[in-house]
Amino acid sequence: MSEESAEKKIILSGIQPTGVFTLGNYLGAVKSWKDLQEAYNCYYFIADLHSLTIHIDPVKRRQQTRQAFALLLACGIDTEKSLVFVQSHNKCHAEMGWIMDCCSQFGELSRMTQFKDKSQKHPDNINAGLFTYPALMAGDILLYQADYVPVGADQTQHLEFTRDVATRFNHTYGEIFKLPEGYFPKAGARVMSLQDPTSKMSKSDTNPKATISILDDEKTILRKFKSAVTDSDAEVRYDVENKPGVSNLMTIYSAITGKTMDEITGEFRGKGYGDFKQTVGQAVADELKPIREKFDELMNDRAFLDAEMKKGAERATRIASKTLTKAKKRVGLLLEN
Ligand code: ATP
Ligand code: LTN
Repeated sequence: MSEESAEKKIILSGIQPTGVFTLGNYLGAVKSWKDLQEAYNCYYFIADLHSLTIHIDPVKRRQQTRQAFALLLACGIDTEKSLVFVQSHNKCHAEMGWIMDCCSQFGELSRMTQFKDKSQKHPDNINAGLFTYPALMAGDILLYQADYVPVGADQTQHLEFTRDVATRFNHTYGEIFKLPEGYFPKAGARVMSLQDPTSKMSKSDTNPKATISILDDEKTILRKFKSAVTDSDAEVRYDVENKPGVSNLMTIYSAITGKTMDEITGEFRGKGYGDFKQTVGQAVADELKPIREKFDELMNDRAFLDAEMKKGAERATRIASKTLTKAKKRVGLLLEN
């Protein structure tokens, strides 16, 4: 792995190991992460510390973390080009997280919509970590002096928060943090549930018919698309308001084939939804097949995965500890010799 090319900007993003990635995670995030690898220095990590804010069986959490790491590689993130690591393997995150906690105000954390949503979803586990989640995330980003952070719309408030905390720190203790910007790839698609196309497809959805897991096989994918909710007028036309189901399938098809909405409408003019769903399902199955095969291969080579994780952890620690040391100095922590 080459060290940083100084002239390239830094991209950083993370994904929680809360389940197998969905087609939404893939088309909305990970697929474009792959495409960014040539033009940027890319750092991608599995946000296992963030996942502690949700109760998951410990054995399952470990499995899902390993799986998520393998999934990133299977989706085309190349460890020769990008830095890929598990968040908790780099201790700087926890340390910087605490410094960021102490720069965050109760009022601003109280306004975070993710905190409000997740507290409603899990009323029996409104833990302090869920509340300070954005501070840990700010630390993740600032440690690496990231220029751009590709995230979905649900995370833009956290990014704004990161910029606010960084500005406050720089103002109080002196300029050390670069202010990151959001990165919204042109091709990034927002994929909706196949059963309720007005809500987003999500890893944690309990209805398996609503989501496509990127490890689903062809038969399962075709079956799920066959039962996807559409409407009764049998016209393939992009109209999110009146035809959310069909528009969602068009978004998916467009994200995979690169075809425009007009081209897709033309392709299916005079044909029924049956043909349309079959074609979209087949395109998805063809796209995901090599990922599934690569994933199986990687999961069978534990030594390779462990070695890649170790390499990633070492390099991440090397980069992040430089910023962490600066921050510790600035806030007045006595550095050990
Ligand atoms: P959970 O169900 O655990 O909340 P999630 O499926 O919503 O998880 P995250 O781990 O929060 O996924 O998000 C990982 C990345 O995938 C983020 O950048 C997020 O914006 C993106 N993403 C998640 N769901 C979708 C979707 N349906 N369409 C497009 N992008 C998505
Ligand atoms: N909160 C993000 C995951 C995440 C992240 C980050 C993304 C944790 N730390 C730093 C970008 C940068 C999520 O739930 N998608």
